[in-house]
Amino acid sequence: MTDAKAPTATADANPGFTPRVFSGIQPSGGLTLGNYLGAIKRFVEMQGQGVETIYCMVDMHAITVWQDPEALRRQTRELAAGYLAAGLDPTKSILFNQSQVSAHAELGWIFNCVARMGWMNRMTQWKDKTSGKDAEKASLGLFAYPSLMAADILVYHATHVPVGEDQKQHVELTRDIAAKFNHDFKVDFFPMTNPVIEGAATRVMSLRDGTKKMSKSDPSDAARINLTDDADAISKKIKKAKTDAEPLPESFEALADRPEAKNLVNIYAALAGMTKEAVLADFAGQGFGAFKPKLADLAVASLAPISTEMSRLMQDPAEIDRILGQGADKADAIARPILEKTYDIVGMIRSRR
Ligand code: AQP
Repeated sequence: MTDAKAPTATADANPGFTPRVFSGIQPSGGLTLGNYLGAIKRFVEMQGQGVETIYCMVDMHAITVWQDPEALRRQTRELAAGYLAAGLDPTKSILFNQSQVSAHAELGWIFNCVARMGWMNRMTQWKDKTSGKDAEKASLGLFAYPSLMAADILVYHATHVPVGEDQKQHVELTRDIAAKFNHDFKVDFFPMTNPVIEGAATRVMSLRDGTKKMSKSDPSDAARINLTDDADAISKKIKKAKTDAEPLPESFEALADRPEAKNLVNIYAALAGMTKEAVLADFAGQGFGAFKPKLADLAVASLAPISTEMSRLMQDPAEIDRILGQGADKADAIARPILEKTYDIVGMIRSRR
């Protein structure tokens, strides 16, 4: 499968289905630069293009690993503040947290009965998150994570899902679940969803190890830039980022064996809205002593306004909850009829009279 382009109201790979965008982020910690460049920035770009956009805080996914209840509440509001501060507009996009719309969990159960254990076993994120540990001790929810993710997407008949590279396999599994459901019940009910993986930084790597994804749950804070970091912290982390002693080359291919250098060039390109080639044209022959301060300035200029706005929004948690509640009502109005039709297809009696 090739990745799809961002949808337009008229062009769509799913005849019979209206283009609709869905995506989500787990409130499992503070937002990172990876979440911003790989997901949120794309969410904002897809908003207001004549296609319905639905963005969620997937709190039920977050609890597949232990979350302190108070921290989960704070992180969910902080994630909502991050969405809003980065430019998501509740009058243009539907914003809510997953647990408020029970149709996700209900369809998730049906998909648990459609998906196969072998499919879940093959998921690289499952293997990564349980490698070196006892998989027997992982939660059942973590194993079934991709099935709930398929429900998140398909309960809206979403046709496009903007994600980072790491989530591509889960979107492919969503297609497998949709295809098996349609085949088993002899219907053409669920669309084939396309991952939209675009931009210069679809996989932002750790600042301490260029072969590892930047992640909000990385034990080292120095490995990531948090959207709540102040200018000083951002600059320090970039200046201390692991690199090598070579100057930057003229071509991106020459960075193939230099993962840390490649990562910083990718981040620069994504933040500046430039191609990687254009970045190298500006910096070829220069070392990191020259490049890092420029990157730090660019990162501070791009992220500081978001961080300041997040702090302001976090002063009024009731307003955040109000926005999420309104979004949940709108999401429910789309999801409920699709779920009821699914129950009907499966053969469940729903009448209470
Ligand atoms: N490093 C990254 N580069 C590009 N995109 C990224 N995403 C996450 N990290 C990067 C994208 O952000 C979206 C939300 O991800 P998530 O929070 O639901 O789960 P995740 O991919 O597991 O993110 P983290 O930060 O690594 O979380 P933890 O540490 O809790 O597991 C997705 O679109 C993802 O591709």
